[in-house]
Amino acid sequence: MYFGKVRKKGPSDRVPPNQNVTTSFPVLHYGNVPYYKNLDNWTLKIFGQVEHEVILSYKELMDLPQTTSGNDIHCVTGWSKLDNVWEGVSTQQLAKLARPKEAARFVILHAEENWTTNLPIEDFLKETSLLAHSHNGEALTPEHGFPLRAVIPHLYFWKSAKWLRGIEFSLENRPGFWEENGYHMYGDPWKEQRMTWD
Ligand SMILES: Nc1nc2c(c(=O)[nH]1)N[C@H]1C(S)=C(S)[C@@H](COP(=O)(O)O)O[C@H]1N2
Ligand SMILES: [Mo]
Repeated sequence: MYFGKVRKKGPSDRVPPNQNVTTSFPVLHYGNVPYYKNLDNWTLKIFGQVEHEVILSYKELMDLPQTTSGNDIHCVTGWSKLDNVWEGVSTQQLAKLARPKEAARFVILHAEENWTTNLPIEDFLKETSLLAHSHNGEALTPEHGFPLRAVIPHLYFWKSAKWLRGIEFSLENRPGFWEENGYHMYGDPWKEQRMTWD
């Protein structure tokens, strides 16, 4: 006897349960899209439980070794987009600069307008996680996170903060914006961890 949830089968093993593939690129967020006149005052701060706090200018970020990564993304509202190609800097590369302390267990991503999201340090540092400045060969548009967004493809896409400005290594897990509003603390699309109680 099966007592679990009844789940529709996805169109392929690349699509998590109850997701629909779209070829468009929906825009989804809470709050306002920042439009930067220039990036002179833009910085990315890596702080918290780190050996070296780091504040990178946009140029310093772009001068770091670059990486290209292909993946599928899955939004909690039910759309999935396959075969994205992102270019940017790997999260492991950034960790080399700041050197998270051994006690660090979680990462809080800080975006413009104080929007945040949280995830375990292992997930942030996974080899497939990166901070991207371009998608499918083009610079990110303002709506999709220009100049820099996180891409954490193995979790629901709300963990992939757009307009990223800070990376905080933390001893404890703290719910971010959507997590405080009922979304799951972890968000594994394959387990359908959509809401807190899933
Ligand atoms: N700063 C910020 N990042 C965010 C969000 C947000 O509200 N603010 N929404 C998340 C959600 S729910 C999704 S599905 C993706 C959407 O990214 P896209 O608009 O590029 O498709 O961004 C994520 N990153
Ligand atoms: Mo989402």
